[in-house]
Amino acid sequence: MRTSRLALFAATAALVGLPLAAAPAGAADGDELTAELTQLNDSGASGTAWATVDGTNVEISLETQGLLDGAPHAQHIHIGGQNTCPANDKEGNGFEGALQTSDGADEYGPIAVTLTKEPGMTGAEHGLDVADFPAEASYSYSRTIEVSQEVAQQVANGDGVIVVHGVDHDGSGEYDGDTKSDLDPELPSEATDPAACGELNPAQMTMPHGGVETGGSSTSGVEYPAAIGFGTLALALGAFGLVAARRRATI
Ligand SMILES: [Cu+2]
Repeated sequence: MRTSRLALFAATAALVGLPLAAAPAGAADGDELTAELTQLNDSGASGTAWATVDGTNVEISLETQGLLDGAPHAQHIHIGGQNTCPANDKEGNGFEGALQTSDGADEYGPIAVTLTKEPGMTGAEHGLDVADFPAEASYSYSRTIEVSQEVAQQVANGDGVIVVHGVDHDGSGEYDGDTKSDLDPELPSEATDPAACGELNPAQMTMPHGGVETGGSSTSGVEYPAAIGFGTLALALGAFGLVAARRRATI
């Protein structure tokens, strides 16, 4: 039954002129990855990230909780370390042994893509464009970003690590303190110290997307007949029935 259904679908597709290669759209239209973000620096932050790589476009969605409210959270895809996150209890050169961004570079590498809100710039050199980042304790972020071929490939391969920055070590309710950022001495280290980190790994199953359903991401062949319209489908099925009957007769 399964085989004949497949054959039916193939015949239907062929009859209405659909390229068969496009049928299993979900398999071909992008590498999907997910990351579970866990706290660094005892920040209490966590989150989930989803990424889809389609050519040189990376669609990235991020949901976070537990961050400092009312302060910008720089967020990036880091690439080029060991594709891992440091342990939450790893000590660094910051406030009372806090982990600064560079203290985790062996694990997650340097900034590769900056996850600003539109229309912010997304290159590594814009990693601290603080006005362009989400600034809530919990937020949902989604953006499709054009990256280089190399970066697209690395993300698709699972070499990317999501890092969200900004930790209120002293609980003052804002970024302050005498320790300066290792990335920009104009900023307090609290503004750039990593708060949450997650490794982007290939997704095991289809993930929920926050965005609009496009109908192009399903592996189900049912969408094709639906798009064609029932009249055309009935016509196609009728024609297939004739072909099948003739074939059966000749065997
Ligand atoms: Cu970063």
